[in-house]
Amino acid sequence: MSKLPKGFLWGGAVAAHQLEGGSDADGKGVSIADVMTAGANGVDRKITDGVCPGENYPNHEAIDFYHRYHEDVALFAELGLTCFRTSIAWTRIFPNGDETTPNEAGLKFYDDLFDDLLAHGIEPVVTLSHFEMPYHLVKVYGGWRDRRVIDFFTHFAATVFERYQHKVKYWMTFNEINNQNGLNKWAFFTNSGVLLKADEDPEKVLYQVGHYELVASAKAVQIGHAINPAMQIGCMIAVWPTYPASSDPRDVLKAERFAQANYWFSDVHVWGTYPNWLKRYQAKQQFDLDITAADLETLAAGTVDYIGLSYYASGAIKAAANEPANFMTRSADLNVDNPHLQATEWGWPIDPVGLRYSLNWLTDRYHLPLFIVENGMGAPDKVEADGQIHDPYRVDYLKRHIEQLALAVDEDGVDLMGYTPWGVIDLVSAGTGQMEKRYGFIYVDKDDQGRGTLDRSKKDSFYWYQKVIATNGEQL
Ligand code: P53
Repeated sequence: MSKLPKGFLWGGAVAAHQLEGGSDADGKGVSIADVMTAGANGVDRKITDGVCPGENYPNHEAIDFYHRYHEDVALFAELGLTCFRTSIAWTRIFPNGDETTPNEAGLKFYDDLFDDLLAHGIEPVVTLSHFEMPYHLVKVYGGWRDRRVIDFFTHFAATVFERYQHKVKYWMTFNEINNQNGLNKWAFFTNSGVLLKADEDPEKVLYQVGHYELVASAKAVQIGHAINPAMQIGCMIAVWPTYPASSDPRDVLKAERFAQANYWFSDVHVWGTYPNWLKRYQAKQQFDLDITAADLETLAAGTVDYIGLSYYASGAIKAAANEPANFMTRSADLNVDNPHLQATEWGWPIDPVGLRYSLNWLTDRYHLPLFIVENGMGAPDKVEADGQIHDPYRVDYLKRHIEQLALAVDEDGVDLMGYTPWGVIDLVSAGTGQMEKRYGFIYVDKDDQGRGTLDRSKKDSFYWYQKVIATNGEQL
């Protein structure tokens, strides 16, 4: 007997900009992902002012899924996927973001992709905004700083809901909307198209853009449900449980504040209202935010149907000697190595039990179905002389996480819709722009310098995951 329910969705997750390529094909506009150069392990990607000659932009070609999806979907079907999470590149539909009429060629591409998936019995799971807003909106409107972007986004959402309502049942609004809570430059850009100015208070910017995005999400939920009530529209948050470094109550409080600060986005998505601590904090700091009474009604009326989440790792935190009374906690404060855990080559601590912990915690807080829409470990792979790729580290990571999610469902009664490990096929890393930070079951012959045939081949993990799916998670 499987511990997981019948109909549990087994999939793989990607984002349009990380695999499609075809960055100017069929009328596509320039997205924020198109102006980010390749970095390396420990080396940040550069954000350039538009597309500049001589720079290496890994997302422009990516793995050329745009032209090869048919062959790739056949591999997904062989793997046995029952769902496939991708995003719609906003710039294929509205190249600049502020047009009224959509680009038909872009709409047609996703029609064909979704048809192909459905013909293989694979349910598409679609994110509306995954780090790829039109760059034009950054230049002209300052990204999500501008209230008018809410209307551009909801027009995009309405257009694709209308078009794909009979093909796509599961949607999510903003990918990892809470990433920007760390106030780092990279996340501000990828989440919100924001380039901070020297005289700006990053916290004020965070609360303003986050608010506009939450309003846009709530409107999208209402629009989607009005178009077709059968559509399930969720939010998507990065889950990174953070433990107190010790039993010192001050560390415990510090860790709790991290959770509050990290999950206020999902609080609003799910509850339709801001948590008290944050209302108080914002008022005391006198941020003077543009939050209207009509916005608050929108938030209350557009709550999500489920919670999509990514889970990669956990952190630990210690309070400083003198915390101020109104202390805040950000990801940069995750300052303690956890001696119980080992980290990946990219320094992400591997913590399978943290997944079971998080699924319980989110269930208790939100009482909604959960969907793990990203999980995995980036690692370099070696192709043997005979073409085989042995990746036991990947199998080990995923196996230990699936064991824990099965316990959460079977022992703890968590309502879990499905599991889509990140990067079912190798793709461009969001964080570093590398190809060699690989997540796939399917290898893509391309290196960090952009060299390679783009040929696909199956890793050992492909056959392992195939068996996992075939046995509904019984044979790990
Ligand atoms: P890469 C940071 C922390 C947690 C999740 O990340 C993150 C990031 C961004 O690096 O992003 C998600 O490619 C994101 C995907 C991304 C994936 O995790 O940096 O939703 O787009 O590719 C893995 O190794």
